[in-house]
Amino acid sequence: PAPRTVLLTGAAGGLGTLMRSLLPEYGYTLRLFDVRPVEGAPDAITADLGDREALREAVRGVDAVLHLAGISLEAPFEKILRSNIEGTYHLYEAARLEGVPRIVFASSNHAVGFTPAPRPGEALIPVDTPRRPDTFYGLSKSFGEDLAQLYWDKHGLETVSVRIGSCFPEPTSVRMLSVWMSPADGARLFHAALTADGVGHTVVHGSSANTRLWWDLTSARALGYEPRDDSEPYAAELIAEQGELDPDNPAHSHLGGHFVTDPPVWPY
Ligand code: NAI
Ligand code: 15L
Repeated sequence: PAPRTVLLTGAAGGLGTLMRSLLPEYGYTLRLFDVRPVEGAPDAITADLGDREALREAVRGVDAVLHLAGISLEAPFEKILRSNIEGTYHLYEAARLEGVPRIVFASSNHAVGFTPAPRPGEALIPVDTPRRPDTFYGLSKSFGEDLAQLYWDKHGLETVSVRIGSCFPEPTSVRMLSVWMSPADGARLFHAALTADGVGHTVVHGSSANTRLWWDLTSARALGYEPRDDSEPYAAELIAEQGELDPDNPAHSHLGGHFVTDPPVWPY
């Protein structure tokens, strides 16, 4: 049966806020979880991913979890360790102990950010491209994908790991033209990931059907995802403002964009 009650972690964040408004149209009842209060949602659970008891209670009785909570940009390793690595582990343990059958995990392009972006005419990046994290942040997403594989192989807990490109209302850079996922397509993809049969652990790329797409959407489409949007209408204005991508600039020529060249975030 299709999942009905879904725990949305990271509900106070940018993507969580978008999905709070879009996913109920698909018939879901959302239970909300975030370390920050969720505006306009007095029933939301305000707790940290480090709080095992709160997590056990939060996942009890849900049909699936959409796991968006975590640090969403590069940060000192200790912080990434607590929220993204340990926090995701605590979520998987809670789900296993409470018998939750499926998690949809917000992975990121930054798990493979050091992958060279295809030039026009070159093959799209396949979903089984080797992991090449571009930051501690990307490394934590790579860990999350491996954790998901372990919990499928060992415990039969299913996951769809969605390597999200850039999910914002509009693309704001020339790079984003290639990896943008409109919020409406994001909801379509999460819905497909929540409902498709027999996913085991499946990794998918999360983008709209962009004219300038860099990565292959085959495994996402196999879940039933049919993207309807394309960043191309934004292209002329962004390129006029920012110029074309420079293939000799590493911040332009890799999937992860400026994450590849940003200096590490110090200190702890
Ligand atoms: P965001 O930073 O706006 O939201 C993340 C939310 O997680 C925040 O509300 C924060 O309070 C919560 N959070 C952080 N640490 C927590 C903890 N220890 N316990 C409980 N809650 C905690 O990020 P955004 O853009 O909404 O992204 C959501 C997820 O999707 C993140 O995991 C991010 O890494 C991933 N992602 C997002 C992309 C995007 O384009 N928006 C691209 C790729 C991945
Ligand atoms: C991400 O993983 C971040 O969470 C998001 O804020 C954007 O930076 C996105 O990747 C991107 O690569 O554009």
